[in-house]
Amino acid sequence: MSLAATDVLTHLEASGFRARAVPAGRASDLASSLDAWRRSRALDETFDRHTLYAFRFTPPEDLPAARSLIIVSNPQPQVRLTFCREGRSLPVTLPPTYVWRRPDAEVRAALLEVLEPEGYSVVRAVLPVKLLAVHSGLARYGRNNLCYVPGFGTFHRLVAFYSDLPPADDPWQEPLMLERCHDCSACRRECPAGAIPEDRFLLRAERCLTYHNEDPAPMPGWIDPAWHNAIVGCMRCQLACPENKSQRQWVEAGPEFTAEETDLLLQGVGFDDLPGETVAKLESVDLQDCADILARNLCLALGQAAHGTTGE
Ligand code: B12
Repeated sequence: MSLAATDVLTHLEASGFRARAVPAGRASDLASSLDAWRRSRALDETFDRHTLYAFRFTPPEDLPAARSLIIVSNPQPQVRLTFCREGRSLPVTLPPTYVWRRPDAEVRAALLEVLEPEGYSVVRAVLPVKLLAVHSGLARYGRNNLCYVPGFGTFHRLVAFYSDLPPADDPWQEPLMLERCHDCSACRRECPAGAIPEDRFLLRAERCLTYHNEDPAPMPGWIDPAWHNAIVGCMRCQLACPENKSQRQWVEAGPEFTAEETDLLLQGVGFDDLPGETVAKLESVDLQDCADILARNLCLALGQAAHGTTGE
């Protein structure tokens, strides 16, 4: 076995990704960081319970001898979906990372291309990947709490894997914020929900529009319907960010839905009852699992599109 972790990172880079590897034991540092936030009661309890308790900080049973954690950044565009109502074409944005243009399976395949011939394997790690990316030196935090990778801005998806390949070294470092954020508050000013507070760096996740429009529960009354700008999630803090200047025009054309299809989706017709063609369009942008939020979110987003405030 002569493969070095640096060869793996170089291979990923040649495949269009960026990556770093740290010792597998660093997962416990991630756990300590979250625990510290819990102890200081900075995390909204419902958000924490529903979302962050899913993390697993020990190597998976199918790879107990894991030696490294490989964190990978995968560039992702915005996608423009087009709907049709009353004879008008209405563009609605699907933000980066929801559409898995190059799904996590592709990252895994790229890793296995070099690891498997040398007898190594990988298993997906369910960890706070931003924190891992920043500690590894792959990314920096922006004030909006998103991770910035040089050349990709925030337009990328993060995924982590455990491997039995030993890491070359331990590049672990304290989390860094982008220099630019020291005297910029563009994201904070753009967030109407107050999710990016003045008195602390940590996002108020329970205020984030995304937290609520990803959830099928009724939308809280304090959210103004005019804030919606995407089929799911939100683009405000990313589009307002000067650091994303070169990325924000990266929009790929996605499926176009006919007036009949738009009506069916707005009526909330179940996926089993939609025409095969419509389902295929939804699947092409990975929305097949969003049945419970699609009609509501589409209605909100089209309300904005009709007034010319969404899309490009
Ligand atoms: C839960 C979650 C959410 C929640 C909560 C977000 C949050 N910030 O916690 C909600 C639903 C709101 C959400 C929204 C979005 N999400 Co989200 N989400 C996640 C998830 C599952 C976990 C995030 C997490 O660990 N939160 C816990 C908090 C404690 O961690 P943290 O945000 O890293 O906080 C650290 C910093 O605040 C730091 N810190 C604190 N003080 C200071 C001070 C300084 C100076 C510094 C430098 C650091 C620092 O310490 C904290 C950790 O200890 C990850 C996937 C994953 N497995 O990790 C995706 C993930 C973070 N989301 C992602 C995306 C794309 C989004 C959205 C942009 C989607 C959209 N278009 O609407 C929005 C953006 C909202 C925002 N501005 O952050 C991507 C981010 C990619 C990137 N480029 O960074 C991820 C990584 C998914 C993925 N696989 O790519 N998300």
